[in-house]
Amino acid sequence: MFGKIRNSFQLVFIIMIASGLFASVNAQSLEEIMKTRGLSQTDMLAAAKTYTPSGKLDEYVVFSSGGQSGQVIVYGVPSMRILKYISVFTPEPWQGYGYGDDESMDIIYKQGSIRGKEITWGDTHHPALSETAAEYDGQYCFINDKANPRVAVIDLKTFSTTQIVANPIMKNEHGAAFVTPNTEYIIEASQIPAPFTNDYVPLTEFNEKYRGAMTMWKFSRKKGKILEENSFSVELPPYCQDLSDSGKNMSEGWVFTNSFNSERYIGGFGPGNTKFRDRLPHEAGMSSKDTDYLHMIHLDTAIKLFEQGKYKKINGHPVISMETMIANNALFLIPEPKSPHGVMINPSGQYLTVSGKLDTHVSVYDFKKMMKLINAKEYEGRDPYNVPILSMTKSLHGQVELGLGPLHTQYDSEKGIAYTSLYVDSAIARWDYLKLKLIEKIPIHYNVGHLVAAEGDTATPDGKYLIALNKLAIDRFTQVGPLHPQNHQLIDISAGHPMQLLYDMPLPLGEPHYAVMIKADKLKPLIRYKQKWFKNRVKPGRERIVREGNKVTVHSTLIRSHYSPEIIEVNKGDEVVWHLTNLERAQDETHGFSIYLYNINGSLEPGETSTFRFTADQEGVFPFYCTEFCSALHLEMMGYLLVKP
Ligand code: K7E
Ligand code: CUA
Repeated sequence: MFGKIRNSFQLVFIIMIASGLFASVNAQSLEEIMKTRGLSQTDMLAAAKTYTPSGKLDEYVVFSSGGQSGQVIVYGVPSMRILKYISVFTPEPWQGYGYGDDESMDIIYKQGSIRGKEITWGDTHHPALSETAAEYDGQYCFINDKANPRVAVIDLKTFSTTQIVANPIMKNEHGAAFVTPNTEYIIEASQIPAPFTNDYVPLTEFNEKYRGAMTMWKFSRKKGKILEENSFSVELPPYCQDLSDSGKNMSEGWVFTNSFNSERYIGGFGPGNTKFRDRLPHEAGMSSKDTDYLHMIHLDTAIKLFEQGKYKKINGHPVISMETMIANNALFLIPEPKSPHGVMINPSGQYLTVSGKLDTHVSVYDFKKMMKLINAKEYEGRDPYNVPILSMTKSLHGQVELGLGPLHTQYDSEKGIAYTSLYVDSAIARWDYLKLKLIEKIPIHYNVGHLVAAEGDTATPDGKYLIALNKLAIDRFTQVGPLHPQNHQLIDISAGHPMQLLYDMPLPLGEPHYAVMIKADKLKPLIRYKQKWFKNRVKPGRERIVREGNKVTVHSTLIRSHYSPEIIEVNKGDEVVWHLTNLERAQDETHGFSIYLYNINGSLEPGETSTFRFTADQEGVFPFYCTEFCSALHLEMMGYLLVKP
């Protein structure tokens, strides 16, 4: 019933009717509950806007980064019920991700490794959903790892990670993942500059040899994969490139990233480094100038240059030099206020909002004005790398004073309306970026980073809901020790009334940065895997144990509630290859597969096949069993691996 409610007046009306009906049945109950629990009318309204009765579904689905957990958190709106943690860069036993099966071991330990090192966590920041004509299409989700520059593909048919690509030249990143309006490219921008090569370069050579970059990962929708061989990077100055966005509509073909530390300050504070003794810490040295640079990169030209072979290979990866980009009018800088954070393109693609963390203003740039300057070759100057600089005043539509510590912006369904998070103020501002005026602010608890509005970075945002992704949850929840959960606060932004805070949701799984919110009915996940997708699938009746020399291959099936075969006998030292197919057709009939001592746990979802490989290197008795409570006889779903001396 509440799914169809369009405004709060209807809601108040419904509550009035509901409480009226209720009153006739049980005169004091509602009032009594309000009184004993200390709830106000506003609280009751908020409850009615979020409460989702058993069996009712959410209108929106949020994909949130999982911060240091290296995962993606999926939850519903308005209920704020957590639906799934998708494991991406980190092993996760429930989903059998990284616990022995060929497929996930390949993704996490092979595709995910860098320079021969296995990395089993990620600092996920910015999820992006695949788009068609700048609208979410519900097919794929992409997420970055800031700590060890990587980008992952999540297939939304199964809500599972299907690919990780490691960046060949970056040593740190931040401005990822974001997609072009038709998902031809997934883009990743570096943050902390470093040499592209893997060798030692002293910091005294920072200006000459350290670099920033933007990698354009080519995505094939048909294959559901990033094609590394068709991907390339563009060299950028050694500023700290920050959050990025892709142009849309009028600005399609361009990509933007802001930056900080255009000072190129290299730190050295603290003892231990005689060369840079008595220096300011990074935080002070990196924010001494009044402006940094918004970067404009013409992706379409970069693609042409790549296709023409106008690049150098570094670590086997094509990199287009700044020189080439500049010579082809494909790279420009525009000053932006002090240590900016967040650049977001509005739905029409004409306006870009940039927040200055250390400035109270949000700057609105006009893409048309920027293009006019570019077409007239009207430059204000050049940076030390000869990159043309456009005039800030001539590029600006205007600036609005919103409050302290503006960070990120999302857009509303109503023309000109945007929402910006104010980190220092701990508030969200609703403002008009066309008329350049602040409309209202709502306080949040506390220190909001990103915020997400329903389809808020597409060409047609929905309005309705906004979530503040808060960094601190002081006073909000029952104390659980010095480390607090994060707090996602749901806010009603539907037109016609002031913003209303509806719900606090604790997220105890890392510090989520960004999230994206999609209309739930755009998602079309599978109920079961198609058995024929798996080349190692085992058909019913074809279960067997095959020995070739010291290699033993087990072809096994699972169905409620037994494994076939149940007893597997091998000799010590045998190589075991174990294929398991879940034959279930019933929805949600997942079976697990764990063996004593082998650090193996599989999640065999209906129709799925997994393959496990190990050496039976110790003699003994190794029970295996199903880890998912699948039926009344679930405990009986077990077997023995017997290893003979
Ligand atoms: Cu502002 Cu990494 Cu997008 Cu955190 S970032 S908030
Ligand atoms: Cu299968 Cu429990």
